[in-house]
Amino acid sequence: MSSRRSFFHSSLAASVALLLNKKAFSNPFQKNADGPVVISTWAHNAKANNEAWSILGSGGRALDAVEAGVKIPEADPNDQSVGYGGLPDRDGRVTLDSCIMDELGNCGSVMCLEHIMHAVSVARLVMEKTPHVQLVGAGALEFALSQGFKKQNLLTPESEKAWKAWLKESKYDPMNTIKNLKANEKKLRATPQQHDTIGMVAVDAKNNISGACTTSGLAYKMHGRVGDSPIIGAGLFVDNEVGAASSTGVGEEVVRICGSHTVVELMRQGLTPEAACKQAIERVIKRNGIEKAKSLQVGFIAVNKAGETGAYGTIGGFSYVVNTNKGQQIFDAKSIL
Ligand code: SD4
Repeated sequence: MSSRRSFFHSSLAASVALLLNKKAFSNPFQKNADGPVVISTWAHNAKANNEAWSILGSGGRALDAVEAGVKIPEADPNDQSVGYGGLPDRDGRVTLDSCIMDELGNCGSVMCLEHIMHAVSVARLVMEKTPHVQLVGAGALEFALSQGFKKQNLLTPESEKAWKAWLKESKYDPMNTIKNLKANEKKLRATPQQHDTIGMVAVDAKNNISGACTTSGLAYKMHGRVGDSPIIGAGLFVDNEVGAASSTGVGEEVVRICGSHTVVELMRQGLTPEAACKQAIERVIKRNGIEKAKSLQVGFIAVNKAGETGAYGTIGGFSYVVNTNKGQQIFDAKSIL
């Protein structure tokens, strides 16, 4: 009886929402007319997006696509913001943060994981094989090893060299490590080693949505520091009725506004992905004030149930990649400052 009542209530709520807001609630079970879509943070993740597309384009599941996609930068030693080759914390330890979320609201994450290249795959196993959502540090490593992952040294000679150079002044300046992307945009695209966190969200041919986010976090952070990227609701959020979002940039600022969840909730209210990202960015700027925010990079990407994509950044220089059955496109995200 009570389950019938709650079913009635939720279908009533859904019908009202449908009347009020056709776009965000466009039939959640309807096949996406334009086919699958995948969007990732940063232009240099074009390869990762193509990898995801190779699964999506042949009818595969969004969850498999985002995992395979973000594994590309995780394995790339030239990418100093993700996985193998990531810049270490101030103690010289490479610690990875990663999460994944599927169309059913299942999710898994690992935080401060050391010695394992594919943190996203460990996060997926946390989701699929444990009763938990998050595993951290030594416990996350222990779990990974129990699942057959092999320990390896993730600190490449290049990243070790950069860390040793940093040690001379030991000045923690996240924006310096994120880089002034506006000034460096051309160089960034030409020199693939200057990368940033990958967040990726996708809609598959069955119109199901999933996402993943993976990073080595901000360079030279305190040991044990965890950013937004592995936190469900901050670095990533998926709601299969509405859409999904992910973030990049100074993680503390994203956590403070529960960023990706905020973007998804704004899409639920009828905003386009771009407008929803913009409003979340406005919250970051409002909290910090314009002067401080001018040197604060935060970026969101989003996709909605209709397969529309969008992004926004605090400052210029944020870019994103979209693949659909029309091919791949790289965009400069709009920014407020
Ligand atoms: C973090 N959001 O750990 C990540 C870092 C990042 O581009 O996105 N860099 O705070």
